[in-house]
Amino acid sequence: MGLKKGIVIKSTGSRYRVLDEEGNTHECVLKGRFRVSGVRTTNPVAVGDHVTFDPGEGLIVALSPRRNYIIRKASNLSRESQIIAANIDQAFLIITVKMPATPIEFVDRFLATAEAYRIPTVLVINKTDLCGNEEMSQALRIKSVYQKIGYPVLLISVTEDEDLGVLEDALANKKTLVSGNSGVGKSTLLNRLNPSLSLKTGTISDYHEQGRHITTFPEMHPLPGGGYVIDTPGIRGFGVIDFDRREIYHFFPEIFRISDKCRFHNCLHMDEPGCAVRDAVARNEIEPWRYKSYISILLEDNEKYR
Ligand SMILES: Nc1nc2c(ncn2[C@@H]2O[C@H](COP(=O)(O)OP(=O)(O)OP(=O)(O)O)[C@@H](O)[C@H]2O)c(=O)[nH]1
Ligand SMILES: [Mg+2]
Ligand SMILES: [Zn+2]
Repeated sequence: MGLKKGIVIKSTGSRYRVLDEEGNTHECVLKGRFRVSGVRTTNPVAVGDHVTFDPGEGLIVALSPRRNYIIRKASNLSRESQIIAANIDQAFLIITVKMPATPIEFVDRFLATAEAYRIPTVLVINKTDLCGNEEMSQALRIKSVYQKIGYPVLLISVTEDEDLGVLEDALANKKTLVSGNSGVGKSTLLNRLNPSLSLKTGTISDYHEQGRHITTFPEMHPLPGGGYVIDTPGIRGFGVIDFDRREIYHFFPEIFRISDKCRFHNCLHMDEPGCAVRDAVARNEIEPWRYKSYISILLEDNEKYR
């Protein structure tokens, strides 16, 4: 049997589903000991990877070079990491202010990671139908803070909005990673965009405020209008990994923009004199919670990796 080319649409770490160029799927495993240079990962091959495989044996024999990938730590203490997806055009980070409330530091960690991997991200605030006045003003505040930095922000209700056209336009013909905490409505959204999917979704009572993971492995699905979406398990601890601590502020665009006004070119914006970043925070030109998230990543990195 000849070898074929395909794209990985599901990865459980040991088994892989590969879509060939004719649109057929194949269940595969990796051939022998598969080594990918660089990071130590629990899954050497990930959703979105282009591979060469032997359809008769169900074996992946080669992996094409990646354009990009996004990764998380396998667990808080682990040095091993998991590749969530590869070769993606953009990410949609789905967040909610209620049921469950997404911690804002999680948003900043995700955005910083996406910046580091040069993956453009759209922030999608879902479940606006559940928002009372207070929650709505919180949602609008989040929208204005992140829009000002330069991120597109959409406010939606997957279950109540009649028209999700803006969202569909943003997804068309792209490979989009759909990310966010458990219970924010990722699978519900994808089912709505492509009703033939019937992905398993949770019920509100499954989640309470904490979230129980309904989707357990990343999986890529075609969209009716062209393009793909990658449904991912709700990410809890999104560890920012492999960053040089001197570079972390590069991944906070508004901090980076102003940093050339700091007195010292190697300013970390902690307690150095003449720091333009801290001045901007004091004047509320930089949102204090963003600065706090930056410092939190900086200190964590300091402890764990140096
Ligand atoms: N009220 C309301 N409920 C929603 C909305 N979107 C999703 N839900 C509900 O939220 C719950 C969780 O949705 P899921 O789609 O399973 O969430 P998920 O993000 O895929 O969760 P994991 O797979 O665990 O990561 C379900 O009960 C949905 O019906 C919305 O816009 N409004
Ligand atoms: Mg899900
Ligand atoms: Zn500074």
